[in-house]
Amino acid sequence: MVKQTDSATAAQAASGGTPLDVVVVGAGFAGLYMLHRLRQVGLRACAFERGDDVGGVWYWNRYPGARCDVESMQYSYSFSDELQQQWRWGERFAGQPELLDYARHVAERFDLRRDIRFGTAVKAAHYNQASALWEVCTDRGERLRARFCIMATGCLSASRMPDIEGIADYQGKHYHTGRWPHEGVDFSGQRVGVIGTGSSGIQAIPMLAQQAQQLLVFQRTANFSVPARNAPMDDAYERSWKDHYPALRERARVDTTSGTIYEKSARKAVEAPAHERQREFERRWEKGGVNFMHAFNDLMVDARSNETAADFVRAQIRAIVRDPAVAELLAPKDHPIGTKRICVDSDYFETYNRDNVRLIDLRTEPIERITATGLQTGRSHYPLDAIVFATGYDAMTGALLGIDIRGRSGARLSEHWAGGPRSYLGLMAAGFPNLFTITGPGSPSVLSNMIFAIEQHVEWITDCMVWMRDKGHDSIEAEVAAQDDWVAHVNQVADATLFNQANSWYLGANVPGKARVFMPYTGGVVAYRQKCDAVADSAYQGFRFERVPAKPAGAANTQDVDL
Ligand code: FAD
Ligand code: N01
Repeated sequence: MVKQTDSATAAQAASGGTPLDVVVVGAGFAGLYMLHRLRQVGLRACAFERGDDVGGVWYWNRYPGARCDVESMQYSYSFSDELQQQWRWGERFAGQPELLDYARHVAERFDLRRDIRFGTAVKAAHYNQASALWEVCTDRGERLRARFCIMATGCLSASRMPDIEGIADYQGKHYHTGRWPHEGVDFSGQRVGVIGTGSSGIQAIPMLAQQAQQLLVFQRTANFSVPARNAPMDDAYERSWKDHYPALRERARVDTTSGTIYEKSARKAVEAPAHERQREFERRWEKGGVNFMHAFNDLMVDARSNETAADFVRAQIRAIVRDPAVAELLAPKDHPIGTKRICVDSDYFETYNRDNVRLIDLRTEPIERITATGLQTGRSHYPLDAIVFATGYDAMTGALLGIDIRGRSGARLSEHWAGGPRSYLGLMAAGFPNLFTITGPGSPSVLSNMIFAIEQHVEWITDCMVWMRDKGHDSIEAEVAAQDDWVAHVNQVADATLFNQANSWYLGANVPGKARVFMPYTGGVVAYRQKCDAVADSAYQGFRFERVPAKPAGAANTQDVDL
């Protein structure tokens, strides 16, 4: 457990339970920056974090090969110029250890740990209408009250084990990529099975193949992946960013769709001559990274254009993988490229040329059950010493709905969102006053550079709370009509893209029974920021504010809440 002082919670106890201004849930990049900003504007806050340290995703995802796919020079905070100038990234795409070091550095540098309660999960958060306070309860039995509750719980933090019969009987070791053991795992000499070929599986498989005696990859759906071409950070490249950071960060804010600067194209793929298209795809493939998906400006809206990029990647796979049957299985054919998050890999397809790696196609031999000694498909039994579940997350809503959140009149968020998440700007849900969600569903969130999205939300939320303080408001709540309009807009812009054509976690399609609703906002970060700013400039149009009536001296300002 990391050493901490619980100054805010202790302060609350010492002051006879005076409510805090803010409770933050989560201490990943979102929770850390939120805490910092709150302090800067003089609001008293504390954070709860289930893990034993800061870092969020980079605390939990310690599987071999875990790294970011937005370049480190951009996947980093911009709020402190000193920080971005002084921190030195070791690689073009930082790996998990470096990203965790960075989060720890930020926590130290801004002295954030003293207000974070680690190893503590928030179980319930109930809104008390009379006092306009949130009453928060943790798995350690702590309770505290705060004016605002800010969910920095992460879009990809609720890891999912699939519902496969027999897991409990398995006598080997099993691991989930999102809950990887801190001490690491040595797979030397072992027969290892990996279930899942999303971003996590695609990053882990080449690394696991180097260790395991035999690696069996159980693939249900083939995925598109582009090479990262990761490399040690180039000094001149680093300098080119650091010399112009303020201007480049501003460019990311006003002139990109995702908050990441890629090489933009003004051309449509369908309009480019075939040989030019090919040359452009090749050039970007060689450079590496998600830049590939920006080769033309219509790849995500025109199926014919998309198919040209998909064809190119399939051809690369066929060229890399020596066994044509394996290559064919690895070549994705059931969704447009990019409609599931594009994967970024280091030698993923090359790994299938190794003698100790075998691909098992779950479409022809579905998993029947896990046995005491391995995995039984419709065709064979595969003895395994260890199973790695790279099976993903209950994304965007899982961590939020893992908390018993009750708003006005005791309404449960889980019921409010039974048909899919509904919120105004991805920031607040009607009926849940003073509850903010950082990178919540309905905001660009997972379709953008997440640190960029986090900074925008944190700053908007802080400004809003300061404005409320200045005006003497105790609560803010999204209006139902504004929420309905926003949800309709989010759906409308998503319908204009190809995104709905894939069974992705963006749509909740990976979780049986989850409502099929496209959750992130596809309209781009510029349009989104303009909308948020316009709302703030218009005295928060679409939100309503209340003031708690003053209580007679001596009367309690709370009512009992059943937590
Ligand atoms: P998280 O980092 O998920 O932190 C949330 C924290 O809240 C967690 O530590 C969790 O323990 C805590 N928490 C949740 N519920 C509770 C509770 N009830 N009580 C107490 N604590 C709770 N995004 C990009 O933009 N670029 C990338 O390259 C990129 N790479 C990624 C790689 C991986 C392997 C994964 C899984 C995600 C990646 N992402 C990437 C997305 C990633 O989610 C964000 O970049 C970012 O780290 C999110 O930060 P966060 O603070 O919002 O959430
Ligand atoms: O999870 P996923 P992930 N039987 O949901 C399979 C970010 N991230 O952890 O497609 C068999 O994408 C499932 O198969 P199918 C990034 O945003 C980024 O990989 O449902 N298979 C799929 O292959 C990413 O998108 C990086 O048929 C089962 C896989 O498991 C997000 O996190 C790295 C199954 C799950 O893929 C999630 O990625 C890592 C079953 N019962 C993560 N259940 C970067 O590179 C599931 N699967 C930055």
